[in-house]
Amino acid sequence: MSSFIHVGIPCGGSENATTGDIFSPNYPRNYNSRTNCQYVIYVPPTKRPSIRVTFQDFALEDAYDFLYYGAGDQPNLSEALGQLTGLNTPEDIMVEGSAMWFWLASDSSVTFRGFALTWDGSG
Ligand SMILES: [Ca+2]
Repeated sequence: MSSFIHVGIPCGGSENATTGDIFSPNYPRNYNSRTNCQYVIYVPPTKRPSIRVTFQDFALEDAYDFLYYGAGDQPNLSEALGQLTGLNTPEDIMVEGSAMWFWLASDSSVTFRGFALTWDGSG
């Protein structure tokens, strides 16, 4: 297991839906320090499934707290497609396949609002 992993409040989970939202813990109040949340989303399989992720809000402590994401249903930091941090709302993400994961990890101090995102697998 990676050193990025922190012990934190229970959070995360999985959901199977064409579209949906994910909010960081406590949102729009700040997430906690030492948050460690894994989310897995599944969309109905199609001939060429893909998932588009749009961020409505994003505020993480730059370079210390991260939202990682990747394809498939096995969160694995070494296979992340990206790691998001800072105060700028990211561009939309497109992931091929019918499942993807997010992993929110914060360090031991300084927190912000976190994130609000919507996914859409209808494409
Ligand atoms: Ca922090």
